[in-house]
Amino acid sequence: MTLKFDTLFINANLATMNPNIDAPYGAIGKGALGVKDGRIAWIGKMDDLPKHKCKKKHIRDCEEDWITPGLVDCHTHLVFSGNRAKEFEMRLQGASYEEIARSGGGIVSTVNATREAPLRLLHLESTVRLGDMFDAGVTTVEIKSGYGLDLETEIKMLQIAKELGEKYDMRIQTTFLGAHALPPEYKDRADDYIDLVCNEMIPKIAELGLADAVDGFCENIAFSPAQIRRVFESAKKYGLPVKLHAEQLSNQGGAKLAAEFGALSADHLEYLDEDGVKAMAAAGTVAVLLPGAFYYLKETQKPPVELFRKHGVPMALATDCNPGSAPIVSPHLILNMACTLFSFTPEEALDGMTRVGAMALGLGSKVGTLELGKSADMAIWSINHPAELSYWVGKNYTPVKTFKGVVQNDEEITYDY
Ligand code: DI6
Ligand code: FE
Repeated sequence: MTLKFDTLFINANLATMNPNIDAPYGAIGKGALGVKDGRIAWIGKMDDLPKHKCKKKHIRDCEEDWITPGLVDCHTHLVFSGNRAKEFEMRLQGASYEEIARSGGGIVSTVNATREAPLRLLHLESTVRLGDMFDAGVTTVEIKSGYGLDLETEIKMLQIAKELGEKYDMRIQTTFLGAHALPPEYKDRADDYIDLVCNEMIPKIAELGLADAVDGFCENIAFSPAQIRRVFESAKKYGLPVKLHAEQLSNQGGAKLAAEFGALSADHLEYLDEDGVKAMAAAGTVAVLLPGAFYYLKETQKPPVELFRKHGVPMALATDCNPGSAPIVSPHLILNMACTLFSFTPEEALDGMTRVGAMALGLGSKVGTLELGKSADMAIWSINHPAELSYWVGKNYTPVKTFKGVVQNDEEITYDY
């Protein structure tokens, strides 16, 4: 049989991140990768490349460059207006993140800016951030709402997120985060606001097909486990998977609650205890760690990385790109921080921003590794070793090329060779 490829990459070092390949980074040296209809249609050693057809102009000699899966940033709040540099200054003068939030700043100040921003401005500010990520080799990004906190602005944020994906031809997953903070007009009426989230916002957003998941912020300065439970019950009713900002500033039992609802992920987790880790392991809930927020808030309590390893909880990494706790668009800085701050190995770090990041979005069977049948989302890097991707500090590696497979037929297919 002669295989037909639309594109063929040859002489590449492939960091497949496929855990079934028994080599660091699932690496295949002197490899080739064939793409057909947006999917990886063949992958292996150059020497084993079977008889094939591919137009000469679509054969790319990688000259021993490394190909990795396109990076996956599985937790961002990338659509927002303005910045919080003033609050940054206040924190350095001694105010805490919680104090600023309690005095009407924090998330709510970005809510005000985002509500007021003309559509074009909001679009432009967000486009620039996503462009930086694209330039750094990211092909899949999750974007949350949560700076609108009224139906109209939440919808606007989710729509912009989707439009941005089309602009850059990136894969965007949207998450509805209505339960992010209490909007000023609901002061002292948190339960009424949760009613609005559950009875009006989630149903409408589900009807419009604007969200792939529902998230919340379970914290003293945000919503209680009982309130988040109601949000999760509503999400479940409308068939939406859930995730949660949990145990970021204190232990509220949020991760356990998320696990109870079979959450895709629980995120932050600095204050998580072993019980919570076990609950996540049992539910298959991914731990999304956000070293950028840890760094930026000068947090000292580290997430229980050793316990995640011990109990087999997969660890993803993300930028958490947001104006308050992580004004960060660089995936490479996050890879480095995970290594230096959380003692990840460079291999675990890359795994967290590819394979496990995809799992945290429920996309584990589609992207995140270089494997037969998966979407051909990948980045080609002019590096000598994949550890280089997490080695530099403050340098955004730009891939030689980023490639996104556009799979038309989303059904699973089998390859009989
Ligand atoms: N935790 C965070 O770190 C972000 N959201 C959240 O729930 C911060 C959002 C912000 O400060 O604007
Ligand atoms: Fe976040």
